[in-house]
Amino acid sequence: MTANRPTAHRTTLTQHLIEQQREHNNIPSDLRLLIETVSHACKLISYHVSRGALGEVLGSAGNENIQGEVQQKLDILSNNILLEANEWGGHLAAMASEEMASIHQIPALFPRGKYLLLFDPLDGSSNIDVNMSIGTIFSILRCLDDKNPTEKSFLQKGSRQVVAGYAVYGPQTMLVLTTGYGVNCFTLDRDLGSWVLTHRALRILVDSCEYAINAANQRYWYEPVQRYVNELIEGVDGPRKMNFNMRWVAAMVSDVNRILHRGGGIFMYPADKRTPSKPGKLRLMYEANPMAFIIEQAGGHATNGKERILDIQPKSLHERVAVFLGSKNEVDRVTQYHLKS
Ligand code: AFP
Repeated sequence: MTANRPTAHRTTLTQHLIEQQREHNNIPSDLRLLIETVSHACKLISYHVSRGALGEVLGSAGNENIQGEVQQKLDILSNNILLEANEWGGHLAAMASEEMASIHQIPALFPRGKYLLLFDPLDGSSNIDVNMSIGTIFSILRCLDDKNPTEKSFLQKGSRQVVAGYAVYGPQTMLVLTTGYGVNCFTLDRDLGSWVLTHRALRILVDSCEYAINAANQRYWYEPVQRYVNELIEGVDGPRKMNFNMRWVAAMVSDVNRILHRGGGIFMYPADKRTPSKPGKLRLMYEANPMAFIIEQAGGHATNGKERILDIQPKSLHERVAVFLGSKNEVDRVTQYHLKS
């Protein structure tokens, strides 16, 4: 398996976006401004994350979000940083966040634009206090009714995204971005405060030998996932005739980032028997959809076990979905096990 190697030439995010606009005419200036303000917000979030205990932003904020999850102080700070960075620019009709029950309208004193921004401001919150990598995931849609955007304006299939990206706050701070023409990765140069293009055109191989799933939930998995994972564990002694390795970071953004930079792998968060009415843990609009767009742009596949994630018609802003994404042949195999069950 060949890892995606860093590129030698130093191109900034701004230069890259202008070059994409010249080549594909898909990044008008208001969209470029939106991408750059989101990337600036991620720099600020990275600063606070890296401060840890020195910044007095660790620990719980003592309340719950719409998902019923205890909010960490950094969850709320990251959410506010993204709201404040993006509401003045005139490029957005509205925003939506994992941390907010309803959509965020652009204040009347600012002009409105024609895009919708959705985000999980800090994915992997359970990693914050133990210094493990976390990240920010974002998705950009066009607003079809920008005069009076409502929650319904956001309920578009993932295939309608114009931009998807994430920042991962790990040993390096990286920004991974697709605008529909491949996947590129920028590393934050903290001395210059610039995002520098370090990995161009990331690709995922169709086959892989590494999988990611929370194995503690094994007894709750439905049969197709039991069969698929058992075959991986049986390795050379089983029907797959090869050995597999497992990784689990408990932050989707980090597991996806590993798959992209390793050039392959599969990430799974399936539905399970604990709550049959719940289709999965992860959220469709601001976790699964942006990651599925990125994975497909790198040559991978992304399904909910039955259908392509980007084809799912959302019914509500915070709806959840099962996720199987990564190397094409592995995702297709586990999806076929579901379809045949
Ligand atoms: P938190 O943001 O609540 O830590 O959840 C992270 C996440 O949504 C996703 O990023 C991980 O892949 C998954 O949940 C981890 O779930 P487990 O805690 O069950 O491992």
